[in-house]
Amino acid sequence: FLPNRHHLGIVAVGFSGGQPKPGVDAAPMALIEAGLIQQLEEDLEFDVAFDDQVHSYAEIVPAEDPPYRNMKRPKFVSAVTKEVSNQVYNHSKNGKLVLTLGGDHSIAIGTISGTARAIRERLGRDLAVIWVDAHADINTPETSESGNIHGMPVAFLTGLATEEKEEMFGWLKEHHRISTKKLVYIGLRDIDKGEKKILKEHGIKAFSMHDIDRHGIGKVMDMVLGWIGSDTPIHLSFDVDALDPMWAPSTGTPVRGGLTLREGDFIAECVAETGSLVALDLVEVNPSLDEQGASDTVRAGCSIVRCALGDTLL
Ligand code: NNH
Ligand code: MN
Ligand code: MN
Ligand code: MN
Repeated sequence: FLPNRHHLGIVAVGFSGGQPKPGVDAAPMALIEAGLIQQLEEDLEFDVAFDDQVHSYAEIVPAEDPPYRNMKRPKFVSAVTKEVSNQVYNHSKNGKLVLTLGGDHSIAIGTISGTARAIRERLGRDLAVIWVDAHADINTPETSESGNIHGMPVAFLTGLATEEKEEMFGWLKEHHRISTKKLVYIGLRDIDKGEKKILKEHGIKAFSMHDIDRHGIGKVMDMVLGWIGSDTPIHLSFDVDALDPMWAPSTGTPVRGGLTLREGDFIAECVAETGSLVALDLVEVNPSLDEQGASDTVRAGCSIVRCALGDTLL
């Protein structure tokens, strides 16, 4: 089922509407200016398909977009993620590995739904998702304390949150969704009350920072990949705030006590080693926050992407 290992589709999503802080929309350009795409082409020898633009989706900003079911900017986030879903789907259905550069984590509603649909059509297989994050991003509109949709993508993707209205994520259908049984978290350390209840009730597999301290990242990755099972297509969604703010300070909601950069790279390398990676997201880099640390954060993001795409493997 492997995508052609040397064909990579890239989608650059300059979007910040899933949370309140501006600047996360500038991350794709910062990552590209740091040389990421060039490294993937020259050092990792990928044949890259990229439309050479950072999409801002300005043409689909709705005229009015009041809160709905407690969600902030629901129509805009819905419209953008629907568009991203189609962009990712188009790369993936052609057998390309897909890299999406965010943007805030709400864009995963688009990336994962696009991959899930393409992998179903192309291979008749269900997608597994590895979600690396300080946060679980599994609030429903009703459990969310912030109303920020970047804290809800997993609820929409698993069907824990649904909505009839087409322009409010009603476009998400069964073929876009993933199973809670094929979802694994790594790096959690700031989970809301309602999210804890959801994780428990649905028996969702999660490795918190506590688990990483107890077992070490090597053992944790064995357990993560063991849970998913070999020969299963994997979508890796990497929120840079999973890393400790020491390595990635420029992000909207930094949380102390996170992964070292080396642990983050190791997670990515282990996923690369499976040979089953079909899509990768790198999100929540915000170069305008902690400007002194912006270049470190961008470098860390580039490093995670290179490792996930097979760098440093012998
Ligand atoms: N759990 C909080 C919320 O739902 C914070 C989410 N923030 C993130 N998620 N950065 O990765 O608003
Ligand atoms: Mn996140
Ligand atoms: Mn996060
Ligand atoms: Mn919190």
